[in-house]
Amino acid sequence: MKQFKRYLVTAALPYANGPVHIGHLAGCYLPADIYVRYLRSRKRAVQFVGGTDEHGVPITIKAMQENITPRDIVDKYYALISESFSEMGISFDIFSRTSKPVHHETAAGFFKKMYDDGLFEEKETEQYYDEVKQVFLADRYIIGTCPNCGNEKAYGDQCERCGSSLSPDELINPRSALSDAVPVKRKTKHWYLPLQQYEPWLKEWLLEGHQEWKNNVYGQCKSWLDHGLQSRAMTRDSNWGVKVPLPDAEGKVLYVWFDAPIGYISATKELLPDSWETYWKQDDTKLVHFIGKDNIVFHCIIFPAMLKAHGGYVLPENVPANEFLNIEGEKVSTSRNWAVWVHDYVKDFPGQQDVLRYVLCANAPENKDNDFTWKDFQDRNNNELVAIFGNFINRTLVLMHKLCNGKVPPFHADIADEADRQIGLFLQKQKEKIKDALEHFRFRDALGEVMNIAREGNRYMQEKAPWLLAKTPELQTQHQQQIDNCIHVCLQLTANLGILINPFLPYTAKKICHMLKVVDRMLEWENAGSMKLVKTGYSLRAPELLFRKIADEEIALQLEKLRSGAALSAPAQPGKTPAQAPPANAGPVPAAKPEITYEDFAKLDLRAGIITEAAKVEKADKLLRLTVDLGAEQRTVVSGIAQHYAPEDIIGRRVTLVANLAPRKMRGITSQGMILMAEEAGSGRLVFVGAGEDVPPGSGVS
Ligand code: B3M
Ligand code: ZN
Repeated sequence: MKQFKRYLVTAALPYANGPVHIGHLAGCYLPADIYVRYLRSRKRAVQFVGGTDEHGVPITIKAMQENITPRDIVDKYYALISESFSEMGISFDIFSRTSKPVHHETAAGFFKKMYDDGLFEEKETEQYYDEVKQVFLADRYIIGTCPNCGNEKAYGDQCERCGSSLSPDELINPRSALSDAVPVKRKTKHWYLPLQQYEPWLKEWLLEGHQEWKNNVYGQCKSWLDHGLQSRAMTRDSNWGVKVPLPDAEGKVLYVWFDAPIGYISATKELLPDSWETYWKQDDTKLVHFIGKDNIVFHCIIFPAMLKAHGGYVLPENVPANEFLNIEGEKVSTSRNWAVWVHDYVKDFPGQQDVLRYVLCANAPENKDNDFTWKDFQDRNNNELVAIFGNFINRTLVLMHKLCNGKVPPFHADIADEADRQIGLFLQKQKEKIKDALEHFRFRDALGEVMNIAREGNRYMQEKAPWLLAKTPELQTQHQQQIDNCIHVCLQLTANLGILINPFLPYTAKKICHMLKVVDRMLEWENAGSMKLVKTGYSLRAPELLFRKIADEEIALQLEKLRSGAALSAPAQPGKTPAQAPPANAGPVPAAKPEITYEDFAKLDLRAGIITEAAKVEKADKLLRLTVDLGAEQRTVVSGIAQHYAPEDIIGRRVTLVANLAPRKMRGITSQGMILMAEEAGSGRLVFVGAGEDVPPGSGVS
């Protein structure tokens, strides 16, 4: 195992063209912050850098829509975004901006070195030009009729109605979004990075060298590399951005995805003018990029290729990208205003940042898209934070004040029992588990294990029932010693909970320190696991509630806000330029089927299963014969997936089986059910629809 001396943690630079929503938080800012807070508590050298991405088409489009300058747009949203993050306790060491001079110099210098080393291809191509506005039209500035579905407002890169990805040349009747003029083709020169040249190196570095990366990240990179890379333009025709530092490059700027990741370097420079190079250029730095899944290719393929090409920089050690967080069952859409905005949340739930942090981490889309619902938010607050975590700490402190005169009672080792001893051991085991999960970016698991300590604390206290012991004055001395031991143990657990919850819920950890009258230094990681954190005889403050119940009305209000906001919002607007999509993605989505009733749906007996055997069916090139383990029984299923999966690759796959489908004979084999598969729009690739990792075979799915 490589030993690292310092950590450089980055979180994606959000475009300064709109506020941030809770999907952004869940996707990368919260996990990055948890990781960084954990590292700091271990006294590791760590810098957490971020900032806003202030260039590119997303900014210029927004400026055009609001009829103000790009500068006005980025100033407005930089202020809003950075405030949202600081309100939520996202503890950047620096939150910079790519419009700053230090970034322009750094990005231009980076490009110039690559240019001088002869690493770019210069190419002249024809692109659409608006003669009225006298500008070249980026993909999103061209509107026309979609060749696939006839939508007359398709963009030059994508049709938002049918989802297919397009190039400007495919549009029928193209028009300029700026002037509505019919665009003409004009020659323009750009500098391309021949990514294909870096393919062998990328395969070795990433596919062979980083098999420990998360499956969702590794899989996406592999798919890009398997499809082959192409030269990609690293410059654009625009007046907004980092100017191309060459003499004959008037009106040309760096492509936003060239300059944005260099923003991490510039921000570090700004933060540490004298020592930034230690972080970026010494190979005992662990560089970790936290991002959402739509940014994977840029951080795992293009930016590393740039770093490698330029030379002298460390490469990312890991890129733990998350999937997306949906809201109430639907994809977040900023244009439809289907989102929960962070600045709204902090206004509506003042002082309750930790509740949102808790819910977003407990339900983080770490391996697949997940859903945020306000009901789940309420349930997790009321049933977990209030009823388990808060309740344990509150009971401990209330009982200490009531039964132990407001002072930390002594621990009488001579009467300690097995339960008292076990709990210390349990705590140490939990600390190890939490550490391991955090080191491997499994933040949900880590948080779950912290909660298990609070659960165990409640169980322990319930078993000891000090309030009952206090009711028998005749046995007072003996019982008081047992009460002392119980409260002593629970207070030590409380202090430990403060340390271990700190990376996740920093505001709560601070409150715990306040109640225990200890300084924040107690929160250092090395203190966790000790049962000697609060000193006997020490008098503590009166307890304050850590969490309050959230009422049904508050939730109803939020749902109302979400629905009416979405209804009021403007029609779809161009957002950001999507990544050059890998071939196996984006295409017409199937038409909706007629509505059914719940009763129709409830007739289906869906079960979680595991494929235990698979073989080709003779003389049927589309069919596989599978054995599916449903726990109590094994089913034989004939499935038409032979052209998508080799039998040996799917043993052990988790699947969802329609278990009450009438048996059907195919090629002489009776098929006892059907496996659910998703057909990827566009490519037609079939993907298993599993029932999740944790359910035993036979579990019902509904
Ligand atoms: N601004 C895309 C996005 O906000 C882009 C990220 C840049 S990270 C260097 O999703
Ligand atoms: Zn279309």
